[in-house]
Amino acid sequence: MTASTLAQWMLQSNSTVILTGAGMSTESGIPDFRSRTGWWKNIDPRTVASVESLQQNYELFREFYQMRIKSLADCTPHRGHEILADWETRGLLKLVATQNVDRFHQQAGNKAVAELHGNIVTIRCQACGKPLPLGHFMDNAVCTYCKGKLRPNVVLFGETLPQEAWNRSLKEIQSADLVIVIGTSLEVYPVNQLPAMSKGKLVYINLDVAGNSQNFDLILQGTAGEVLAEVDKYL
Ligand code: BV8
Repeated sequence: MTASTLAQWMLQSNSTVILTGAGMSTESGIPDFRSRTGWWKNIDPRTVASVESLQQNYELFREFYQMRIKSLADCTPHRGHEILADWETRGLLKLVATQNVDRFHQQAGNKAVAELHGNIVTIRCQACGKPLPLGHFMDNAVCTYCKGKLRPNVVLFGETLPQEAWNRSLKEIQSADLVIVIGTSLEVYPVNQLPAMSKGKLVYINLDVAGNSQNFDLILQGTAGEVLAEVDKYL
């Protein structure tokens, strides 16, 4: 079974949901987290991406996210993102549920996007919750309303996921005929519980397929950009 099989399933499906992870953005130049060149290979996530790090190690926390935000500025969505946007325009997919915080799906043109882990390009005060401009965070400012600590609207380890994004993704995946999981190790809870909630066909597009423990109906090993372009040929 190959890319043409997936294309056939997509054409027969009344409701297709895409679930993406960091592997969807590595071809844009953004490191993922757990592969050989990932962020967590050199940094312990608990020291920079958790509620504790925000509370107890704010300078390191802020430096990590300022660096991530800066590196994002030089990157753009790639062909794979554009194909997913085209598929939405053509009515071939219902929702992109993403763990990614780079907003590349929206930049590429997808309208129906659920950000399960928030984003790193909008900022709020940790104390009073008020939104503040990105520049304040990049300039090491404190909250103009309460002098509290500023932080990106990303879901840190130990924080709950945004209710609306979670509920929408769960609902759409539960009623989907086809769920296509792209570029994620499925190691992070609770997003890694979503694929098994689907009653429809389950497809995995990933560079590393050794580690997965979900029962996929079809596995296409390779990079997101290449595999999506291959599938797109049959649509
Ligand atoms: C919560 C910060 C509950 C944001 C992230 C012990 C056991 C089980 C669970 C836990 C545990 N201890 C704690 C937990 C819960 C914890 C968790 O799951 N920890 C795991 C790591 C053990 N989860 C949480 O804390 C979540 N919250 O559970 O709250 C709760 C309830 C009540 C009250 C309070 C709390 C919150 C989840 C945290 C989300 N934030 N990081 C940031 O800076 O980004 S998670 C982090 O991993 C990223 O955000 C990312 O979104 C996420 C998932 O990673 P992936 O996207 O899968 O990336 P990864 O590198 O892992 O994989 C990429 C894959 O792509 C690889 O397989 C690679 O081969 C492939 N690839 C690479 N390039 C390509 C490619 N494939 C195709 N093409 C390519 N070109």
